[in-house]
Amino acid sequence: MQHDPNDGSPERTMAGTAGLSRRQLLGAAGALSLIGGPARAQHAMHDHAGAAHSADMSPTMGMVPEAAVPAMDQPLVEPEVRRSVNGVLSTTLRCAYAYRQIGGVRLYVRSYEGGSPGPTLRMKPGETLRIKLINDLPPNRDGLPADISHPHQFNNTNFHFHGAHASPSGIADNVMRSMAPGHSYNIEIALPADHTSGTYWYHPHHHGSADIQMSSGMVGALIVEGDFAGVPEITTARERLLVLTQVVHDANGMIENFETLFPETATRFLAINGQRRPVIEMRPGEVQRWRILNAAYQDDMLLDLEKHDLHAIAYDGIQLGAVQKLKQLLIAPGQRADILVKAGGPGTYALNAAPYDQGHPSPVGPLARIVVSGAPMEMKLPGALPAAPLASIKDTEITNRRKVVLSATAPEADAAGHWQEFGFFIDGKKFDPGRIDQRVKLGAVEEWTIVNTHEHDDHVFHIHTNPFQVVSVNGKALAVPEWRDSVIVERKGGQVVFRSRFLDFTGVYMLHCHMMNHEEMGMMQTVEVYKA
Ligand SMILES: [Cu+2]
Repeated sequence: MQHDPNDGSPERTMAGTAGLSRRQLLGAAGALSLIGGPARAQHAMHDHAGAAHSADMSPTMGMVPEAAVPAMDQPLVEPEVRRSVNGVLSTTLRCAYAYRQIGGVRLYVRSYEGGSPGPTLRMKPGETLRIKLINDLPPNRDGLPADISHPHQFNNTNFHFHGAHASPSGIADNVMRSMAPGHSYNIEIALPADHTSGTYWYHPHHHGSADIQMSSGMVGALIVEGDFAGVPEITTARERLLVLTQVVHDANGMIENFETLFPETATRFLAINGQRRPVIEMRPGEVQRWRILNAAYQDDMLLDLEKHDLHAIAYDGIQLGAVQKLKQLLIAPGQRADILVKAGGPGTYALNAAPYDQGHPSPVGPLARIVVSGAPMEMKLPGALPAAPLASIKDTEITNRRKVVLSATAPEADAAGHWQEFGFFIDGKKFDPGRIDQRVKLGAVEEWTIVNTHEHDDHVFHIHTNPFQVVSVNGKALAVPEWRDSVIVERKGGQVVFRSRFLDFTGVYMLHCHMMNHEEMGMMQTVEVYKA
């Protein structure tokens, strides 16, 4: 990995407020107040200001306690939104520990800007995302392990714009960067003018620490605006963002060991936007657009809304050419689904994660309650959608084919095994950042077959920089090929065939399993796109 503590602005910010202006401080406190209320914000400012305590005074005297946060059944709150101005979305993201209360549990975990999820970023195609990332996490206590797929140095971070068709090099969407604690770093990602519009997201991608950081809630939505411009049934619908996570923690409300994350029984509960079982209000007959992001660190969710259909209009930030009417929505870690919901009659309906077998049981439980009440609204679902934005890849375009095999080894007693007894591989090897696994010519159009030989688990194939069009699953051709950036590959020989155009950007980027425990333990490869 490149260690570039001095790229961008090298100023040290470990002293707490050194790198922050008063406005940024107020901004950070404001973000906290969304979750914790005014008293909480005051507390946060008090901490940041580092008020001096005299020797004869208890250090806690005069401090305002955190505001109590109800465990559940509160109206859904969305993360703070930060927008682009004059073509640039310029913002600061501070990585630091924060106290949070979720679902009746008090946590002390790594965060973006003190929240979970982090702020929602909104920009348009052709615009530039400019971030100053301040790594205010404490110094790492450990050195580099001999096997870099042994999770390590949990306070290093970096930044990935999941789903972006953008440069993977330099200070752009470069996940080979290493952002050590105690410094700040500049990130600049320019989206092409013809970038697809939809629901994307951001998260850390540093090998060794990404899993610990994402499971702590270091995730956020990144919305590229402008889709469905000619479809009033969609543009007039109230929009909601639903960031799904699995909340895990140890006995201290922290995540400091990989053991906290790895066992299949580790999942404690599900949350939306950092809230346990929130309430989503609708009027009878109202249509809402839900941008659903599965930012869970490990598991699929099979979503089910009592007595309602789900109408999918986009997957992974790419518009569908026709509405898909679903009884249930299966969404894997990393995937997004944009869904229209038309409320029925007055009443309370459960949004559930239903039982699903991904090799082990997916988490189940109530995610939210939909409360339908008030004066009816006569809103319609769209009859037709505009043509999908990316042209279907024809047989005659294919310039090359290749196969990628996902596999794993497990101890005798799989469910009870310690993580160090497992191995996760692609093409029989663990991740090596110094090795190039797939070399692809710029402009190539390829057909890839992804095979999962693992007996125990489904996996989630994800590749950076260029989306792909799934043409068949387990030997069965899809009636309508589907554009994606993440796809489930079923266990015991499951196969997904997709096609992809490797356009516009050279450089090195990643493909990996988006179940973060697997990626962290080595189920990742490098891809180099080169100019012939
Ligand atoms: Cu996996």
